Amino acid sequence: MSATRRPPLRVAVLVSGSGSNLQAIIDASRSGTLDARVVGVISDRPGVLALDRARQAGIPGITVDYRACGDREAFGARLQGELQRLDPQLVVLAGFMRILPAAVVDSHRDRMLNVHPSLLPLYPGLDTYRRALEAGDAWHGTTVHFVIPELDAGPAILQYRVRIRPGETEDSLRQRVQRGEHRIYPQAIQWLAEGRVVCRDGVVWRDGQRASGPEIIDETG
Ligand code: NHR
Ligand code: GAR
Repeated sequence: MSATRRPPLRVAVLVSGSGSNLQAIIDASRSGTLDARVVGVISDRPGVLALDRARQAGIPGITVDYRACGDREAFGARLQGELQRLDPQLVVLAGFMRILPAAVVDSHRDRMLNVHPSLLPLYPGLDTYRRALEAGDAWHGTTVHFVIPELDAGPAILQYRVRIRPGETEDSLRQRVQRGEHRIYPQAIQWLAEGRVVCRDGVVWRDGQRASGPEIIDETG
């Protein structure tokens, strides 16, 4: 008897910049380690590298120019329209730099992910590398979490940790943390695609168990 295969998870990716996480997701889908299909890439800024990556991969790239929209609510309404057309099962924020109106988040509740470059709940918001270095932290890292209207406060699925080294700079730290993102983001999406992870009432369930915190992966070497 042949195994039942579900169709690949339809994923929309929101970007603002270089799109290295988008690329990791595309590559994992292509190589078969991720049962997903990126059905569209939406940028709040025209002309970013992430849109070139989408085009290279034959994926529709859509710009909803934040500056041309005038305000956050008008931007949210246009974004919402584009998402409706793509009809994704999951919305993935990958280096997306605009705070989303609650209405957009709510209409994709429990079906929207972000990767944030800190060990949340430490350092929500911007400038996380500088803040971790200035605080003299021993560890930094990145978190994949479900998006809720409150910024960087949604329940976490997976974290990647790196030990801060003597002489560490923002650039060296970013490089190592981003390598980790490229591993854990496709991994977390695959868990959703397999139905191994779900979010219900603001709580993450992993393999049928209520998760007490994110799964943590440490950098090796
Ligand atoms: N929207 C909601 N409602 N909830 C979250 O958790 C969100 C979100 C939108 C984006 C990503 C987040 C990050 O990973 C994210 C999470 C942008 C800012 C920000 O201050 C902060 C956090 C994140 C993304 N943006 C400024 C703004 O006014 C603009 C900054 C800029 O353009 O450089 O939108 O860190
Ligand atoms: C990623 O490292 C992501 O964690 C961070 O921006 C980078 C985007 O890289 N996100 C934020 O800071 C959100 N505020 P990418 O465009 O190459 O994927």
